[in-house]
Amino acid sequence: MAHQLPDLPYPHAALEPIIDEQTMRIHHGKHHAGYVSKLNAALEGHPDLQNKSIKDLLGGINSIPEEIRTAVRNNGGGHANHSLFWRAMARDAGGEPTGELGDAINETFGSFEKFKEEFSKTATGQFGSGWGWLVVSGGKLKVYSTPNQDSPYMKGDTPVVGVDVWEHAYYLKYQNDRGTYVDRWWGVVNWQQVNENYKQA
Ligand code: MN3
Repeated sequence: MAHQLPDLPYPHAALEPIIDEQTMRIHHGKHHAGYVSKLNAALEGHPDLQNKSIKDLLGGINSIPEEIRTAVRNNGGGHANHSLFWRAMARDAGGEPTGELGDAINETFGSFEKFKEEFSKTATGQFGSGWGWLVVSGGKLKVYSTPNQDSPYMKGDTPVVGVDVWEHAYYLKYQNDRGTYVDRWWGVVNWQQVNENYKQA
């Protein structure tokens, strides 16, 4: 079963005005679709790998045959990262996490505000293209960034929420102002879904 581009869980314009419709159309329909088709192309001729979940592929990235490892890293990472990203956003979202995740964030970072500050600083400060993440690592919450399309699964961690800081994610609306994009992105975070991600981690 080949990997498939998931539908967006909302219309392309749903995240306006924070994320504009045109960015969503290009980002999902061109960038994410491209990662999926290039991942499937890389896995052609490797039936043993075609049956693995994206999480298992990335978790075992170092055992992928060398001739397709970079393609799986970049395109498989891109597929996993974007699949999580779309679902972790919603219309009329934002606010603060409650429940188990809210408690864990307060325990780990001191407060939601402190967590937000660390996450925003880490995401904004990622040099070049990449992602800012909140992950579960060894049973604990951690914030870090990854370059390119590297996924937390590659380190054995489970992503809870991530923000795409590639220029294609914000350039049409925010140009080079990554900081403002990340600040405003908090207004579309779907904490209900992110809480689910945390429970499953
Ligand atoms: Mn992207």
